[in-house]
Amino acid sequence: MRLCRPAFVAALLILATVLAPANPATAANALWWSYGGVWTGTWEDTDHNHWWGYAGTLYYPHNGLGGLNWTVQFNGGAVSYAVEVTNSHPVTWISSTTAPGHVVELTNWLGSRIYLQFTSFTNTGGLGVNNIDLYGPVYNQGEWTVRGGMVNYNGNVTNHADAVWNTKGTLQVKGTFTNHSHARSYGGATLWADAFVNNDRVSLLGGSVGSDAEFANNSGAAVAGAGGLYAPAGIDNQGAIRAETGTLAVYCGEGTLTSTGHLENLPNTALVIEAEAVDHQGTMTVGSGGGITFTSCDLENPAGATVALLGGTLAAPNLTNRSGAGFSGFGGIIANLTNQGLIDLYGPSQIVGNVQNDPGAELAIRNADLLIDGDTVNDGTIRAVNGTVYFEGDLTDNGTIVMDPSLAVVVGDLVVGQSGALVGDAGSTYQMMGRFDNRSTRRAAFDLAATTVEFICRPGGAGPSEMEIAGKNLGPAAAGWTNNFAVGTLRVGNQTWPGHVQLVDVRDNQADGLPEALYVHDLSVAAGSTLETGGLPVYADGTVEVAGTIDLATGGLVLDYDGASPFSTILAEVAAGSAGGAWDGVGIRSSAAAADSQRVTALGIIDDGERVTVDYTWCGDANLDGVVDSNDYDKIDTAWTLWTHEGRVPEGGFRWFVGDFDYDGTIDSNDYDRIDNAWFLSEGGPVAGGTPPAPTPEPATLVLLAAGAVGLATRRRRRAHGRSEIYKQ
Ligand SMILES: [Ca+2]
Ligand SMILES: [Ca+2]
Ligand SMILES: [Ca+2]
Repeated sequence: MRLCRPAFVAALLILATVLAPANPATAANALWWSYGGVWTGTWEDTDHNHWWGYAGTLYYPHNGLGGLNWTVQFNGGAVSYAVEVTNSHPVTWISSTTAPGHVVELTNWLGSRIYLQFTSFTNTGGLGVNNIDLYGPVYNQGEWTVRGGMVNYNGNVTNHADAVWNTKGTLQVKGTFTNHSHARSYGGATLWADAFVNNDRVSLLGGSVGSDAEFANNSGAAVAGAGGLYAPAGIDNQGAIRAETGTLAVYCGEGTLTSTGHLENLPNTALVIEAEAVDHQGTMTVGSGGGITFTSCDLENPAGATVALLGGTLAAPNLTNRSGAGFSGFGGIIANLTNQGLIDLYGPSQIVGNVQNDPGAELAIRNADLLIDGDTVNDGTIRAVNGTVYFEGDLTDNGTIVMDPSLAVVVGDLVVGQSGALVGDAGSTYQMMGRFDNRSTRRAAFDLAATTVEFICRPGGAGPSEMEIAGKNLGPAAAGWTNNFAVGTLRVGNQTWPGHVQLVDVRDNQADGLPEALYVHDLSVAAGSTLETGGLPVYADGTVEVAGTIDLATGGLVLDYDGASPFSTILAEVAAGSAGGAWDGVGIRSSAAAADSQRVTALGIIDDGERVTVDYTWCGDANLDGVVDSNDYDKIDTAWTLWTHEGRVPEGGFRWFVGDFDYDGTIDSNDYDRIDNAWFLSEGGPVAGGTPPAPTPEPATLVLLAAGAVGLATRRRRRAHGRSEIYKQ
C-alpha cells in the first residue's frame, strides 16, 4: 500500500526540467485558415470578425529583442474557434468569451515549446489551451481546459465561483492555484501548483493534484474522487478528503496531515494516506468494501474527534482512541489498538493487531462478533452484549470482561491478573483453548456462577489446558459456591471438539496461603475429552456428566444434590474408570491408583443422602475416612454375611460402601483380597492424598484403633477361612 515515493520524486524532477519556461521571444506571424463551421486562424489575424486582435501596438520589447504586443479578445459568438498558435507571443491581455456550448481552442501548432505572456488572461466561456505555457495571472470564470502536453503557468491561477477547471495534461502552476469552484484532474493528468488553496471542490477523475506548499483544503471544500493528492509539505484539511470512485492516495511525505475536517472513503473505495504524521481532530468515516489506511504514521482519535466505522477497514501501524473521542460502528481495524475511551462496535468487526484496553476504557461489541487477531491486554472493560468475542491470541485481563450474555472464545492463553475479573450472565460462555491462568484475588467481583466455561483443544495444540482453581476450600458447603470463583458449568470438550484440562493451584487467589478448590454447579466431560484434577478438590452441586474421562489422581470429587441421588450414574462412571483394578478406563479414574503397583489404592464412592463423594483412598476404605480399620471390615462383613447366609443383597445394592471394592457388582474373595492387602500395607495409616485428609485421631480413638487392630488380625484369619468356604461352594 505504501506509495512509491522515490519514483514520484524522480517524476517531479523530470517534470521540473521539462517545464522550465523558455525565454519570451518575439511575436511572429502565422496563418489563419478555416474549414467547416469552425473558424480557424492564426493568432495574429486582425481581419477576422470573430475575434479582435489589436495589432501594431508597439510595446516595450522583451528581453531586449523588441516586438509586437497584442491585446486579444475572443468574442462570445455562437461559434467555436480553433486558434493555432505558431510562436510565442507577449500580449497585453487576453480575454476569451464564447456562447454556451462553444469553445475557443488555443493549440500549439509549432510542436515545440511556445508561450503566451500577458498581464492577465481571463476566460468567461469555454476555453481549451493545448500545450502552451502561460506567463501571467489566469482568471477562469468559465470552463478552462488544459489539454495534453506538459506546461507551466507562470502566475497565479484563480478558478472563480461557478467556473470549471479541467486538467487533462500535466500542468505546473508557478504560483498559487486558488479554486473557488470546481477543478478536475483527469486520468493521467497532474495539476500541480506552488501553493494550492481549495475553497470548493477538486475532483480527481483518475488524475492528481498537489502543491509544494502546504495544501489548504478549506472549510466546506473537498478533494474527492480517485487519484492522487500530493502535498509533501503537508495538508491543512478543514474540509473533506474523500475517496469516491476508487483509490485516492494522499501523499504528504515528510509533512503532516492536519485534519480538523473530514476524511472518508465511500463504499468500495479506498483512502490511502502516507504522511510523517497525522493530526486528526475532525471526523472520519470508513465506508464498506474499502477503508482508510495510514501507511506510515500512527493515528490518534483524540477527545472531540470521531471515527465512524461503516463496514470498512481503518488501518494504521498504531491506533490510539483517547478518552472523550467518538469511535463506533463496525468493520475492520488493522492496527495495534490502544483504547482509552469507548469503542462501541455494533456489527461484525475484526481487529488485526494487539489490543491494549486501558484502565477506565471500554471496548464493547453488541449483537455481533468481534475477532481480535492478536494479543489482548485488558485493564479496563471488555463487554459483549449478545455477541461473541474471539481472542485469537493471548488474553491478559487485569480489568473486567463481561459477557452479557455472550460468548468469549480465547484461542490463546487467558491470564487474569490479580485485579482482573471475568463476569458472565446466564447463557454466557467462555470458551478456552489455551491456559486459564487465573491470578485474580477479586472473588467478590469475579462472577462466572451462571456462566459456562468450556475448554476445547486448540487445533494442533499439544498438552492439556491448565486451569487455575481459586475457590476457598469450604468443603461441600453452600458458601463454597458464593463469591468464591465458582463456575456455572465447566465443560471439557463439546460435541464437535474434544477438550483436555489439567487443574492446577499455583496462585494463591484467596491470599491465605491455603490450598484451593474448584466449585462448579455442573460438570461435563465430553466423549474423547479428559479432565485431570491433579488431585485438587472439586465440588459440584448440579450435575456431573462424564462421557470422557475424569482423572482424580489422589483427589476427590463431591457432588452435592437435591432430589434423586445421582449415585448410580456416578458409580457406573467410577466402575468404568476402575477397569478391573487397572484404573485406566474411560470414566472416572485415578492415575495414582493406576500407578500403584501394589494395587492397594483406588477410588471409593459413597452416598450419604446429601452428596455423592468419590475419593482416592485405600482399597477397602469403605467409609472413605482415609484409613482401613474395623469400621470398614464391619461393612463388608455385614454385607457378606447377609449375602452368603441369608441370600439377601444389601439395601442399596452391592457397592463400595458395603465392600464391593473392585466394582464388579458383587462381594467376593477379590474384594476381601483388596481390603486385606490394603489393611496390611497401610498399617492403619491414612492414605497419601485424598480428601478430606484424615483427621488426627484423639488419644481415646487411638486406643480403640489399637484394639481394633487386634480384632482385625483375628478377623483376617477368619476371612481366610471364609474364602475357602466360597471355593467350596
Ligand atoms: Ca489458586
Ligand atoms: Ca475407613
Ligand atoms: Ca466385588
